[in-house]
Amino acid sequence: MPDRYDLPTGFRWGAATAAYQIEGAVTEDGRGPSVWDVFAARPGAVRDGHTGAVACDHYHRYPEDIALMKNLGLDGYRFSIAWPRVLPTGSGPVNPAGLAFYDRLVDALLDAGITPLPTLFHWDLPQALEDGGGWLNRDTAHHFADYAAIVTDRLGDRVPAWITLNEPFVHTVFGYALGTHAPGRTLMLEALPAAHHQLLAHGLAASILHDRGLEVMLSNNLTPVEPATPSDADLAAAQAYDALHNRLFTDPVLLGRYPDLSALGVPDDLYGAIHPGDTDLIAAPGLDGLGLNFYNPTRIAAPTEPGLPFDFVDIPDVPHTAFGWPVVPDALRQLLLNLRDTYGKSLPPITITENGCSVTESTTPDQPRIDFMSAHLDALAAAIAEGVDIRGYYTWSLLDNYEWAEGYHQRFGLIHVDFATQQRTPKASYTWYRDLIAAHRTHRSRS
Ligand code: IFM
Repeated sequence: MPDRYDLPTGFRWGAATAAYQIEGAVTEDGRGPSVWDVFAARPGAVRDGHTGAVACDHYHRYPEDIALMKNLGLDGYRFSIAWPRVLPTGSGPVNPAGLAFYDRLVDALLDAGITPLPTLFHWDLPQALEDGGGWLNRDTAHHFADYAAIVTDRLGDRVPAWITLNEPFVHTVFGYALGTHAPGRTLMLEALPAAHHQLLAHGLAASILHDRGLEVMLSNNLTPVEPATPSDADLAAAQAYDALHNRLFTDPVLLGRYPDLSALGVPDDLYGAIHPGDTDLIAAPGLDGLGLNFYNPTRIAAPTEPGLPFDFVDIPDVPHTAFGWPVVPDALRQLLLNLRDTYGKSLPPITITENGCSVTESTTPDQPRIDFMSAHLDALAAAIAEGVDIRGYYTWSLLDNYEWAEGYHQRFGLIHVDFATQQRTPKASYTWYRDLIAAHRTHRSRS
């Protein structure tokens, strides 16, 4: 197994968060409502009725959080910008106080020697845009491009690299197909125009950012898909799922074309959403880096009942996280090699923009998270040794935070947050990560 300290020069160590999951202050300083404010208020939508109204109160406590990041030794911090803080109704007038918050945050990060890596959209669509159809409405893509221009006009002088979207697969499927996330629509496959409009938004924004000399990434949550058995039926089901989860969100950006979704019964024009020239708008700007969010592989079998052409099957005999997700670190190495083999020269450098696990609060001293990160970093180092260009690792997450439909029940943080007092307490994984980053730096400076 390659030595995990033997990583390329300039390899970035980071941690990641997202606005609605940590900021709180949802009605302060002119922020407009987002789909998550509205969805979380719906009885039964989120476990125990939890909302992000206060979350980690990062809006007020960001100096304390940045001090913790500095002590950790981070090179970079990935956060998201809340669109409804900047544009309370999604388009129309800018909220100066909202932009000023991100201005302060960026300056404080730079003062601490940490490079900001903002994501422009991490699921908190302004509710006013949702009222007009949300991502099912093509206009939302154009509103996103305008928003990207406004934000980068203000911050682009200090922030060199940007992520347009976080996990359009999860937002489309949970938010528009199944309704377990905001905005809570249950359109099944007819949700797919929302996928196309997000990718179009990415392409339009990427070209604006490139005109300003900024680097652009897209963060996809990808999963290696394995058939439950070698049977033809399971193999076909696994291929159909792979096209939906992975290729649908990566092929248009890297190859300029959509994958074949006919096994799912989806029309080539994604229910009329794809207009002539769209695939060029998505691919032409190019990507400076692919953001990869990795949590687990997926095992698929042929369906046992009518409906979708695949069934999910658990992966037994491996550890599972507190969320119940299987822990298979070598699947990360496999995924990275698959990406290299599938996309070849079209694959830009990869940054791991999320990787981590939820651990039950009472588990001390947080050993499952240390084991998880350590094993995934070994897998990453193995992929680098096999020739994959990987530039950084951002763990999910810096802080325990609002885990969407699970409310505050899943704890992904290196830092424990007591949500009643807002007391932050670094966990054993924080100390482990700090020591690992420091050891890597020492090794780097000696070689
Ligand atoms: O908390 C989420 C994050 O918002 C997106 N990626 C997966 C994480 C864990 O579920």
